[in-house]
Formats: sequence, C-alpha cells, structure tokens
Amino acid sequence: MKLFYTPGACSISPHIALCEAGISHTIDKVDLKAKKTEGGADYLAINPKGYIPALQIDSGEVLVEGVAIVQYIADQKPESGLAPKAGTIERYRLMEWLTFISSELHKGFSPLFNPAMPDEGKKIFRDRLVQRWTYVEKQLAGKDYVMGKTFTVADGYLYNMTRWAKRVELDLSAFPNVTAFVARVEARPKVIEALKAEGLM
Ligand SMILES: N[C@@H](CCC(=O)N[C@@H](CS)C(=O)NCC(=O)O)C(=O)O
Repeated sequence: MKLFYTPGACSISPHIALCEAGISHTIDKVDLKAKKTEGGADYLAINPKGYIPALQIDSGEVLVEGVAIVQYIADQKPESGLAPKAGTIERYRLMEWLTFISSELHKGFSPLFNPAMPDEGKKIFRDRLVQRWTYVEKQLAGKDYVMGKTFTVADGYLYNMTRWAKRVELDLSAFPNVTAFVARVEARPKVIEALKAEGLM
C-alpha cells in the first residue's frame, strides 16, 4: 500500500494506523500547493479532491477520506484490535468517535490555520474547540484510550489533533486526562515510527 501524506497534516492518523497494524507500506509526500507528489506524479490524477490523505491499496485502487482509510487499514488486520468487528455496537462507537474527531475537531481547527480568517472568526472556532476538548476530557476519565483499554484508529486521529492544538497555541494542559492520553500515545513504538518517518521527531 502507498500512503500519500504531508508531514504533520491529518495524514498522520492513517500513517499511525499502518504502522500499528504492521502493514508493509510506502509513503509519498504531497506538495499541496503544487498538487505534485515527491515521486513527481500529478496528485490531482491520484485524488481529484486534491487533499491528503489518500491510500493506494494493493489492487491499485485509491481510497480517500481519513475516516474510511483508517477503518480499511484496521480491517486488514482484525487481530490488531485497531477497530472492533464490523456490525458490533462497539464498531459504531468507534465510528461515532471518528466522525466526532473529523467534523468537530479536525474541521474545527482548519479555520485557525487559515491566514484569511479574521481574529473574531478565529475566536469563535477556538471557543468551540475548547468546548469539544472539554467533552473529550470527560470521556477519557478512567480510560487509557477513547474506547477503553485498547488502542484503536480513533486514538491515532485524536492524538493528531492534540499536535494541532500545540500549533495554534490552544493550551490543553488544563485537561489532565488528555495530557495523560498524549503521553500514553507518544510512548507507543509504532507511533514513534510513524512520526520519525515523517521527519517529525
Ligand atoms: N475530508 C478529508 C479532509 C482532509 C483534509 O482536510 N486534508 C488537508 C490537510 S489536513 C488538505 O489536504 N488540505 C489541502 C487542500 O484541501 O487542498 C478527510 O477527512 O480525509
């Protein structure tokens, strides 16, 4: 499989999933402005949506949308525990988390990275993010990971968002459960492997 990524972007989540699943893969860096890959390919021919992540699977097909990609990866290695079995209530709980992270956190951060967004607009998104992180903090009480004891693909994605919080100086230190979660995730050898491969460590 080949993951199209940009260092530090939301593609960290499927990158962590690939490493945690122990799936052999390559990575190709995408220049999002030029829409070119490091390998010289026209990225719009790979993903006409123009954004990362995209995963080229072994059949040659390209999967896009992070939430779909990480579940595909997890389902290739069910024994990894990265996603509960399809059709179970636990799987829908995982999808609930992935959707929350995608639509409430990930897309909540995007305006803060946008230089064209005025400060008043940024404040609205910042305040909303604080509410969302307050919810995460409560949910993590007494748990190692969002689903409980087991690390799942939702945890790699949530961890990705904690890195973004630092980038926009959104202080999460008032959230002890989130802080402990970050330390737990950062201690995982496969997470370190993904971060090193992106040149982030
Ligand atoms: N809906 C997509 C959004 C992915 C996304 O926001 N990617 C950003 C980087 S984190 C990107 O590539 N932005 C560049 C662009 O939209 O042209 C997903 O969840 O996978």
